[in-house]
Amino acid sequence: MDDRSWEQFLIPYEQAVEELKVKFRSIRKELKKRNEYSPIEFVTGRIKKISSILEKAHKLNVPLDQLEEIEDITGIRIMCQFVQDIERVVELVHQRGGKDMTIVYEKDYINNQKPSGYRSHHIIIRYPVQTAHGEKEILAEIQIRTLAMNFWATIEHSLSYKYEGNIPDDIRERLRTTAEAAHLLDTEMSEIRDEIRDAQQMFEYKSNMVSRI
Ligand code: 0O2
Repeated sequence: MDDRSWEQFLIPYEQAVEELKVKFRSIRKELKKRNEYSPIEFVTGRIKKISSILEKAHKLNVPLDQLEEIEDITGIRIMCQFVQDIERVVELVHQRGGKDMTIVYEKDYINNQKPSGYRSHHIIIRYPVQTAHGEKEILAEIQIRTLAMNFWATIEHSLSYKYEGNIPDDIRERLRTTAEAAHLLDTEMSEIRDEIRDAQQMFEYKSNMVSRI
């Protein structure tokens, strides 16, 4: 495919990223306005790089005319403060199922941690995009994780990129140790979750009062 064909192929995927970011960010905005706790801390999204799409197609034996079978060309990441928030976000996505998106399947890398140490909850969805040429349904991946899981995954992803997937054994071992540390951090934070939420609510109340003066 030449640059122009790629550009056209990616149009619905780019549109889906933008729409999904708006939709999940809106949930946070609305809950904040209602003075309710938001299980969503922040949302990011990306289109998979063309080189990564081609690598994945090669790995999964997907022919170039069937690239839409790749599930994570559109990827949305939802970050949460606490592990318990992940369940709430998963529920929110389930509630949307059959409305503006359809759930295809899920991967629970939280209860089934990957050998690398990776933890996250993934939901693969079908998402209809209204294009200039009518509706196009695409696949997208929603990754839901805590801030600690995200910190670990971001660092591990950079190292994996640097070493082209072959991270040296000693660094790999250290990454497994840090994955355990991130897991412990999540567990400890969950234990004092109510304290933290009270403190955050007090802080928000004070900030709102100051901004009204
Ligand atoms: P990018 O740059 O975001 O496109 P497999 O790799 O075969 O085990 P599969 O079937 O490709 O897994 O899908 P999976 O497990 O849902 O992984 C898709 C995405 O999840 C990855 O995309 C990463 O974003 C994230 N992910 C999965 N495993 C790991 C891991 O061990 N470490 C980190 N840091 N992220 C992971 P890409 O294509 O790797 O990256």
